[in-house]
Parts: sequence; C-alpha cells; structure tokens
Amino acid sequence: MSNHSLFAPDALPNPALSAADQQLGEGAWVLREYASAHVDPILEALGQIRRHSPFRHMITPGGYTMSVGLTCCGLVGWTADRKGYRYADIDPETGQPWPPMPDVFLALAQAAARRCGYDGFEPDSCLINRYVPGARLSLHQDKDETDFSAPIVSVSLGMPALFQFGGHKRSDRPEKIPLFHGDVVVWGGPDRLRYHGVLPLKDNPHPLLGSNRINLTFRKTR
Ligand code: MD3
Ligand code: FE
Repeated sequence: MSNHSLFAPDALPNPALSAADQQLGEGAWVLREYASAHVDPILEALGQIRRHSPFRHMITPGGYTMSVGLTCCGLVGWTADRKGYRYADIDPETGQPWPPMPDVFLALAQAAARRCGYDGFEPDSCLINRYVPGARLSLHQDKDETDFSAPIVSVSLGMPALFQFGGHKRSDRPEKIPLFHGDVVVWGGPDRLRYHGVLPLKDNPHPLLGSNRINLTFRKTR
C-alpha cells in the first residue's frame, strides 16, 4: 500500500490517484496513507525541530490562547500575537531562526504536490500543529501567504481528526472529512482559499503518538 518511494516516478499518471484517495474539489485531494512509509524519519526530524523551537500556544489578536500547540521549520515561520498574524524569519520564543526544513519533509511535500498536478512546489515554511484531546482549529482561511498560486500540502500523524472542508464564505456549510495517521491533503487552485477547520479532537490514543495528533502544513509564503 504505502511502499512507494518519494523519488521514483509515480506509477499512476497525474492526477490519477489510488483507489482510496478522494478528490475534494477541483484542486484538492486526500492522499490516503501517502506519508505512511516515511513516518519514522519524519518523527525523528520532528524531535530535532521541537528541541530547538518547542511547541507553544500562540495568543491570537483577539486575546484567545490557541488550543493547538505550534512550532515551525523552514526559512520562515508563522506567528500570532496581540498585534496580528504574520510570517517571520526569527522564532520570537528563541530569538533565533527557525530550524531548517528537513530533506524528508521537503521531498514528501513536493512528491505529494506533483502527484496532484502541482509541479515545482517550493515551500519555504512548514507549520507544525500539535493537538491533544479537545484541541480544535476553528473555521479559517490560510491567507497570510503572499502567493496563492502555490498549493498547500498537509500531513496528518497520530490520532484521527475530523476536518471541515468549507466553501469560500464562512457561512458555507462545511463537509466533514476524517483524516488518519499518514494521510496527506493537497489543496490549491480554486480550492486554495476555502474555509477549513478541525473539530475538537476525541481521545483515541494512537499506538505511536499516544493522545496526540501532529499536522504538518507546507506553504510557499512569499
Ligand atoms: C485547506 N491545519 O494549519 S490541514 C492550518 O489539520 C490548518 O491542523 C489543519 O488548517 C490541521 O492552517 C488542517 C488540512 C486541510 C484540510 C482541508 C482543507 C486544509 C484545507 C480545505 C480547504 C483548505
Ligand atoms: Fe489552515
């Protein structure tokens, strides 16, 4: 199932996918278990990243503390504070640059993007969200990037989550899609600015990650 190599040419032509995969919109796909064969090196790299730039709970401009813990790697990272949301090349917690993006992260994100027809994806940032039971992400658009022509690639690890795939208005009723360990979501083109979110996580401990869910999102921010 997940014994593909990141570096071998895809067996299936773009954008034909394997049977379990789901097309969510004209430019959005779920690639089931696409990351499964790469989980060990991903978690190894994540261990290094979080030792350098630990998970933290950002405070939103509205004064709420986010239930999701966040860290980043790559040339820039996303930060939130009372003044607003932005990408910054220095981690405000450490005063140092964010840890570099590991090769295994970049290779996986580029392979997944290419598989969905987005050739030449060059993410400069990876946001890393950590969810514990009860944590959630309310409906939002990812619009702090400057280049909306690039897709976003997400990798889900650990406990399952129900994500909400909405429309272009906050009031559009979102579709609920389960995401499991190893699943990858790629969205771009007409789906790039859709509202989306994650419902409060249930406690379904995962054999490898316990009561945690980790989500990586790869972005081209500039
Ligand atoms: C985008 N993360 O970090 S990623 C975020 O699971 C974020 O942690 C979520 O939203 C997470 O900004 C979701 C996967 C995803 C799923 C559906 C989408 C992103 C989507 C639908 C439209 C646009
Ligand atoms: Fe988002």
